[in-house]
Amino acid sequence: MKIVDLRSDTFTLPTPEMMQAIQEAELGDDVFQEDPTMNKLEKLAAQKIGKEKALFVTSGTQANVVSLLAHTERGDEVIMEAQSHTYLYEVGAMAALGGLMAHPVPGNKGVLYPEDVKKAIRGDDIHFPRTRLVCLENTHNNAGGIAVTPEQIKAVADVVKPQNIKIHLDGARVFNAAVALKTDVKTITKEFDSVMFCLSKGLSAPVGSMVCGSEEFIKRARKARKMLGGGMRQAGILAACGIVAVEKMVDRLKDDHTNAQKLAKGLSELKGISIDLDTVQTNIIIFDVSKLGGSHKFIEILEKKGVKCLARDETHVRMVTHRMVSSEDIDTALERIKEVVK
Ligand code: TLP
Repeated sequence: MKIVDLRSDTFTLPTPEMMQAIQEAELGDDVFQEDPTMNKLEKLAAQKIGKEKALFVTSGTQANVVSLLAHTERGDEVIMEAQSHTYLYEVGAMAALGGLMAHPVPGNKGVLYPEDVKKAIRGDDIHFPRTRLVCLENTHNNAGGIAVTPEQIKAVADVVKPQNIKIHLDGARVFNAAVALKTDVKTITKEFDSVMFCLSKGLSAPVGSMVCGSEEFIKRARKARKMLGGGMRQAGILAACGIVAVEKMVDRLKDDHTNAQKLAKGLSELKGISIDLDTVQTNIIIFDVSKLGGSHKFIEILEKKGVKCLARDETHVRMVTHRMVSSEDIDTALERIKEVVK
């Protein structure tokens, strides 16, 4: 039985071209910034995102924590959407490692209202911490892969920037957002002081994320990465895959989005499943199975039938489409889901 694995786009394996690139990569010691392949990837990422410099880090979590450390001082406050990955799923790194206080603000389907951000910014009062940074997420994972538009971003940036507060993007899947919005990724990243994106999700590289920003910011981020033990040596073997990811794997993300649409439509026709089709804009699908006995039971039975997925919470299931799942696999998955629903 072929397993259809919809747990995450992190399950994508490197492509044959990436394996070939590893073999041919020119290498050096990247802590000394002497790995030519890494230098090439960092230059390429900075260009794509539209920032001065970029830095390769081990993971999306490390990308966010390094960015937060580079922007802040201990005791600062960071405003972030209440369902964001950085707030919920990064092991409290910002507090544990940065001495930072999170100020979660609920958004509407992952999108922050500028008025709410304005209210959350601390004034000049001896009792208050300093608001130093606002973080956005695009696509928004927990909101079902919503692509936040450049207009929505600008509305928030317009209240943040005049206050001398920095703005960071968790763009783990920012290329999915660009593909869905049919725009150059730079129109999405323009307003941000720093942007991170993942090479190891839909873009299929085996390891790594990129942090992008000004030369000054990247210098601080590089130091923070070293402090966290993330200084790597012949990291060009990873960068070689990253170059293929950035140059060759972006355009095909539209196939993942098409498959997500097909899967979401199929799910919406099943009794007992409730899904907001408006939120299915990229490769993430979140749906409610409370009428079918909750997410854990649903996932357990479905896995026995050869479809893997994850629970978002007690009542919601998350499925993610990616390169290793074909359109035929979606048909197979839907057949198996139908049996479970029955
Ligand atoms: N997300 C993973 C899991 O951690 C849930 C996934 O399967 O979606 N920002 C966003 C928006 C993310 O979705 C993730 C990973 C990260 C940051 C962290 O990246 P990694 O897993 O590389 O540390």
